[in-house]
Amino acid sequence: MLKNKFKINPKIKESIEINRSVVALESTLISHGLPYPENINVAKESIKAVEDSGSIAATIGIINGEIIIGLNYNEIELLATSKNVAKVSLNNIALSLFHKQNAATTVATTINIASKVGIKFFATGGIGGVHLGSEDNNDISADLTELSRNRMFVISSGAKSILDLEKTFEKLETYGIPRVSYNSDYMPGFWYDETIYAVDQNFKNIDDIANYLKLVEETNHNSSVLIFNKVPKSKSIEKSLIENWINKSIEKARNNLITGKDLTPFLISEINTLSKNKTLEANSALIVNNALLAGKISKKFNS
Ligand code: PSU
Ligand code: MN
Repeated sequence: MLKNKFKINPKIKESIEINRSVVALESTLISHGLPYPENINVAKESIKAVEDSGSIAATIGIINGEIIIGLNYNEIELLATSKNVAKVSLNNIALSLFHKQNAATTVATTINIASKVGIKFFATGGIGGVHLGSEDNNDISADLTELSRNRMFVISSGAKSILDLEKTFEKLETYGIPRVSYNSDYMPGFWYDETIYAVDQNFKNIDDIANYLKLVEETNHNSSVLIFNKVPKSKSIEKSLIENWINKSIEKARNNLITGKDLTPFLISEINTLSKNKTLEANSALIVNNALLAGKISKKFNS
């Protein structure tokens, strides 16, 4: 059903058909993750990074109730500037089409859509996961469930620092999602470069990652593979500083009764303010860096 609703850019469609490397990019980080005008710049730089590596970028989002695979710059600008862009996950995507909304796709939805059309690689900033206090609020991102049921090779800087990273890391293992990295022994902490959670494999070069992913395909592994890429060193922030900002912003969210899908964007934006945009700079840099790595791995994988 959903398939009929896909509008694929012809260049992307052809690339998928002839097995040229295509990298999917999401749109929630444009509409809800980053402020204007950084959001537009990051979206454009990510596309450029993918293209510089010799791959094709496919930014995914919803315009006027239609799922677009390969948003053009005008559409990206619309999602970056318009006030009423919905954040869609699997629970509300069809509703968003029903209401002919302009909407942004999360990691969960982007993976779901991209895998249906045969895209194999996806780059983002930080995945969603188990929120702090999940014992009480039960807030666990649908990103984890979608990672567990769609095979996609996902390049990220780990899960967002605002989450319970220990629980998130464990949940990934429960779901059978390989947690490998490029040049790091531990899962990165999104805005900071290293957590204490040891990855399943630290790959030192792109050839090895590409060869490993071919084996994943051959074994017909059903879930996604997470390939971690830490934030560029010059933008990495000290963990102790971040923890303080996180605690303050979580308390503010609690006082303002911010929950559900509004929570992650609220916390990110609060912490950008508290950090005097240090976290925003880190976030922007790591997203583009992940797009570049995804482009390179995907290129190698298809060569
Ligand atoms: N990466 C970023 N910034 C973001 C996101 C990822 O650098 O804002 C988005 C992704 O779309 C992810 C979402 O799916 O945050 C997680 O939202 P939630 O915690 O409500 O599932
Ligand atoms: Mn949630």
